[in-house]
Amino acid sequence: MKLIKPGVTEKFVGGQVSGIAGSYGAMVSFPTIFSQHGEIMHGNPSMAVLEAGRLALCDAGAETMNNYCSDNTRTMPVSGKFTQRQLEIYSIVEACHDLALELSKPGVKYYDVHMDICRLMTDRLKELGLMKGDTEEAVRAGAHAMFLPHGLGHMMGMDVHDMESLDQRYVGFDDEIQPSTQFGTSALRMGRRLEKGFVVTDEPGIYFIPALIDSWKATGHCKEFLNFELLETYKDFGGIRIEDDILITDNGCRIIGKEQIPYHPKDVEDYMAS
Ligand SMILES: [Mn+2]
Repeated sequence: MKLIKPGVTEKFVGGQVSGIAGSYGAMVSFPTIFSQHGEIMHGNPSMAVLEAGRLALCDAGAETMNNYCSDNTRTMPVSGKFTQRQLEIYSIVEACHDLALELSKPGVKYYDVHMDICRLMTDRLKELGLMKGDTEEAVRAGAHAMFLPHGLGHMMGMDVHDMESLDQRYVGFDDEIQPSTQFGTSALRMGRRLEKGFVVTDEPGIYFIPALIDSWKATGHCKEFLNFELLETYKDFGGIRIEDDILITDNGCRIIGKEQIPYHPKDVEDYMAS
């Protein structure tokens, strides 16, 4: 947050972040994602220069000396101040992130937490006029995946997507709950019931992906739930994600770590200015 300012390159910030991980622990958990194109999943830092008015998304993690991983995402305004339009979208992601913290506890299916987040996101995007129609029907049709094409989170441990390469079915699913084939929900990664001691990510996001907007618009996919005319005006927006690592406790969950990385918009602005 303190490195971000107009005129520096994405590579500079991304490289510094990775260097910090190396200087205190066992390096990064995965190659650092730092980009003004937050809408590109796993966007590598480029030689592009940070520009005032845009957002920068940093998704990074460090490994401790005994190789346990962290995986956090924050999205920040390059200028140090969010615009009104950025705040409107940011506050939805923030509300989704916080709802997941409220709902996650032993016995609850992470699939259900994901779906509750999708409903909240849809309600709030309807208020902005970006979505329309019945919320339940929209989510059932997968219309929200225009904005959130991935799942709420994944399991973590000594690998950042712990054991996921084995096959997500053996890790985030079980006999009770199996992966969906619907676009968006198919990238859920973690659907099974939470148990005490599980560590999962809570990482909702809202992205404006020009190619996805064009593609769904051309085929009319979910047109009864999406305002394509308004979506056109968001093609330069980028994407926002807020990600924390949570530990499932006896009756709920908590964010891992002694200190929290600021994520409420005012806290982010204050920290960047400090
Ligand atoms: Mn991440």
